[in-house]
Amino acid sequence: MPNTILADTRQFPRFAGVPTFCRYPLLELVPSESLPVDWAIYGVPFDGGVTYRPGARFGPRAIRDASQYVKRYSMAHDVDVCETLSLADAGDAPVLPYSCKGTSDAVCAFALALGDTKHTKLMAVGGDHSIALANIRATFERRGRPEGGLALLHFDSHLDTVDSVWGEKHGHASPFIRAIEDGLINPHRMVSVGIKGPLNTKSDLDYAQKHGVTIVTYDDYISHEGDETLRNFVTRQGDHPAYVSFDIDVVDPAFAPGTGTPSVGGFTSAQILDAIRLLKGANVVGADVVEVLPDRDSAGVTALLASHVMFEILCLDAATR
Ligand SMILES: [Mn+2]
Repeated sequence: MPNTILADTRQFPRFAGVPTFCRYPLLELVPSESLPVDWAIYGVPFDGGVTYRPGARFGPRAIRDASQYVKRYSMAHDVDVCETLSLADAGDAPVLPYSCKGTSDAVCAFALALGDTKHTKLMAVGGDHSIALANIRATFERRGRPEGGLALLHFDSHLDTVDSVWGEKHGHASPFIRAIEDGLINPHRMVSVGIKGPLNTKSDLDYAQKHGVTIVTYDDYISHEGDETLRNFVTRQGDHPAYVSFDIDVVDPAFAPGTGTPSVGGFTSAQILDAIRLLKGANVVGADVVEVLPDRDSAGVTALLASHVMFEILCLDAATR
């Protein structure tokens, strides 16, 4: 079965062929009439930045496999993403398994060159959360360095604003502190959704709180109209370019067990898909989906959910065209 076109599943079954993300064509095989692609989706098989259980380097492969069953028409948005957007799998970024910083630089250089540098948006599929920094940096550069930095719509159990771990400034607990320091993200335009405890110390909240990050804990979300807070936050951003960073551990490990730093409780699968849909209207210009650890997964449910999270993020763009 060719990956040169988005193969018709009534002709070529979903269980056949080389598994690209959601069966989108490989970037180098996209026909000229579908260029430039709107999104280049690429894997980052790297987990050198984890603080607990490794294995997310196998995430892109598992998600490609699970994503064969991602269909194209969204009932929630009444949109066919494949009719509206030109989408491609750009393969995997180069990684240096022993070096977080080296990998970040290599991934950024790879991402900067993908597709049409002015038009094509970037979605990175991890890998651990340290890889977000590279895709945020590449997105920031390709969008012409938006004034004040990108908005960030962040789903996670953890704030990921830790200054350093074991003497290292680059790791999966630190992508957003580095992105804020470098002016890539504007903390006043950053919302972290789904934060839950317990934390290491109360001071884990300090950096985000002192820098103006909006925190919507999972408890806020379900008991204090956090959905309204999120909707209003998105409305306030207007057309400002926004990046979506999605850590699968925001979901209750009962629904997404395949992850390296599981945090008990949190969103169900259904709740998280709804929460992403609330972002409709945001000017989404880049995204990542991270922290899927297939070796801890059960029946592939985590990878399957992650692949549908990718779809829902693409829908946000498709639904506003
Ligand atoms: Mn994270």
